Amino acid sequence: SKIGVLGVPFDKGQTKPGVANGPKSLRDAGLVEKIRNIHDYIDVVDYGDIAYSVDSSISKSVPNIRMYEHMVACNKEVSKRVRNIIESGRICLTLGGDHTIAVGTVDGHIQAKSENVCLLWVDAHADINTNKTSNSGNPHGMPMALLAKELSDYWPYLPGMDWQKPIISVRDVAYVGLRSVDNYERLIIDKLGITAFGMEDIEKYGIHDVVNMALDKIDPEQNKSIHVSFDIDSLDSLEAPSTGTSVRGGLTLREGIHIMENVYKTKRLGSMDLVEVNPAIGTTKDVQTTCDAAIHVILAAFGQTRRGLRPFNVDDM
Ligand code: DIR
Ligand code: MN
Ligand code: MN
Ligand code: MN
Repeated sequence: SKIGVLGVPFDKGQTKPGVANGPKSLRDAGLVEKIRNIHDYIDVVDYGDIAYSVDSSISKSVPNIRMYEHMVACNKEVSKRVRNIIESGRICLTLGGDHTIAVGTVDGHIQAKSENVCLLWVDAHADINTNKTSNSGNPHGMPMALLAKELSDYWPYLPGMDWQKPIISVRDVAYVGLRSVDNYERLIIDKLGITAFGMEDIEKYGIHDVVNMALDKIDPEQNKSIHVSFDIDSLDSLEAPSTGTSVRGGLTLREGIHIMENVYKTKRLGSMDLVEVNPAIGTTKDVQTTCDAAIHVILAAFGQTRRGLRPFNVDDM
């Protein structure tokens, strides 16, 4: 299989410094080599980090979106780069940065696959605020609302975002791991009937059934390209302490790995985001724990198996 890695050192979607170093901390922990070592027939290209330039004339043109002009410019570049990587025949792995960048990754994936995409959003949070419902004004709490067709009428005109069409139907979206959902987000999820598995559903059904129920809902014919947007804060605070908005009572690393093992088995993973790793939060050991957890989740997505693999090219004994 062919994989392209893209770093997006973007931190303007929230207020805590450090999350821009997420890609660097994951690479320094050996991510790319570890993907290469999963098996012999894997082909990984690291495309480095993106750069973008902002149009400051649009800053503050939309109320209650912090650093609006950065969100616009970064996502435009991310979309273009992700699209190119997928069109070159690779699964795109995008390393954040904060979750704002998923507007660009999902957009790029949808462009490349002419809309035949479903979206699994693994997160403690729903990230489906508009600028009218957000209490924080932080764009990293808004990407789902920008992507959803059904919410396009709830936004004002967004200057500089003309390239981005609200392009995915919420029927093609499922959440896993929710446990910190704002009141208006819950209203939207219920009104639009979005498939959403919170931690209580994982208690009830177990992670294996939850992932399969989620994939059955969003990809019933098993023919879509799967986009997984994995916010590291979906994992419990003990598993991934170095992240900006950690919420206790979350997924174990085992559950995170299992989600991605199930996705790998479909052979339809088209694009994955791993976002919100912030190496400026916590001790050195916390950062190592968090990066190691993120890497385990990523490796599972690309076929690493806990059962072990027999040597390639060796006859049966
Ligand atoms: C909250 C927190 N719902 C907001 N969102 C976070 O600011 O809109 N998303 N932390 O990851
Ligand atoms: Mn998120
Ligand atoms: Mn989150
Ligand atoms: Mn380990």
